[in-house]
Amino acid sequence: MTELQTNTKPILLSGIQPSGHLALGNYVGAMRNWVNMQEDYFGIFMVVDLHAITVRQKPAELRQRCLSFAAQYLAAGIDPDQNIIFLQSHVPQHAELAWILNCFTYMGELNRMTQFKDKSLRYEENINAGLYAYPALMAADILLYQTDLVPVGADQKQHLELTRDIAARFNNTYSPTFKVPEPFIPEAGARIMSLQDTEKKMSKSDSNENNYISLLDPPDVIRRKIRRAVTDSATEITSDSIHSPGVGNLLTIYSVLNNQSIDDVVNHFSSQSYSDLKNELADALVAFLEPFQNRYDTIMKEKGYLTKILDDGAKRARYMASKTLTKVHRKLGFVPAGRP
Ligand code: ATP
Ligand code: LTN
Repeated sequence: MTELQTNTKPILLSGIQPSGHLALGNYVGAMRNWVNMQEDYFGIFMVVDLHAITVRQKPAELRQRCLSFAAQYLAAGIDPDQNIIFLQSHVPQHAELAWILNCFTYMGELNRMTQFKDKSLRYEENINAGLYAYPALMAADILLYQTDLVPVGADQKQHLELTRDIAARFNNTYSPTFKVPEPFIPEAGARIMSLQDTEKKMSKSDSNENNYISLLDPPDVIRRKIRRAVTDSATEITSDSIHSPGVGNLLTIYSVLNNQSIDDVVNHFSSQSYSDLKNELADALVAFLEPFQNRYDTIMKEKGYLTKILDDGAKRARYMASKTLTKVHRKLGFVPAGRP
């Protein structure tokens, strides 16, 4: 693809915060669909570092994690020749549009956001204005690129709805400016649950590492975490198992990894013990993650390759984003700036 070529495919966009360790929930709920849909869309995939600082991060770790996450996007199968991958802070238009969209977002709307409520409980010593205004930045991420589709897990549905409301509000106040994006939330695996606490979702920055499988966990760790995963007091799998939070979660992960319907998976394991399910699931995870980790190691050894992909991605993103931002300035009545 030539450097700043505009594309004709519809636009698919998504991002993940560089916090914690990229986890199985992130892959199943989001990244898997990025990879599967890249044929039909022009993909824009970000590591959203501006979002990550709503929670205090250690600078050296953040720097390493941004590169590591981008390498994991590539290792998962995102083709950098057909899509763009970049770090959000390399494209200043995100923060600029976020400010503007803050002025089109009501406090009543932000007060209803469940991620804000959850994170306020988790980080009660640092409930900062960025954490509160976060959805306007996410709306900016999406609206800057005239995005058609946003593949995310179920927990992001509320933010997507707010993004659509903000876009419609701006368009109605001025004239059509932003494309109103559609969410894409998968039917299976949109909410993978924590392995130990089956009431809450698997989360990559959980303080208990036994709650999630990191995509970079070695095989023995994967096997141990799956073996210890919470089930229930029954012992074998029946058609009801899918309704049991812990067992249902393991069956769902197995079905997604093996591309099988949940009914087929329940049939396959029917009358087998929980430990049979856990063993087969652990085997499937190791078989999936080993080649992924090998690709990751190769990419991380070639820092120049990764940096070039991120630099090219950011350059193309800045070009696309500046077109939308210029239009927004004009609609608002800002005086055009002279050329530098
Ligand atoms: P953190 O714990 O660091 O806040 P997280 O694991 O919740 O992170 P995000 O960066 O907020 O992950 O989300 C990245 C993507 O992964 C989003 O599309 C989100 O919907 C999806 N996702 C996160 N957790 C899950 C899950 N348990 N099941 C399915 N999808 C998930
Ligand atoms: N808010 C999301 C991360 C995110 C995102 C985005 C997802 C930031 N910007 C744009 C999709 C599109 C989260 O916390 N998972």
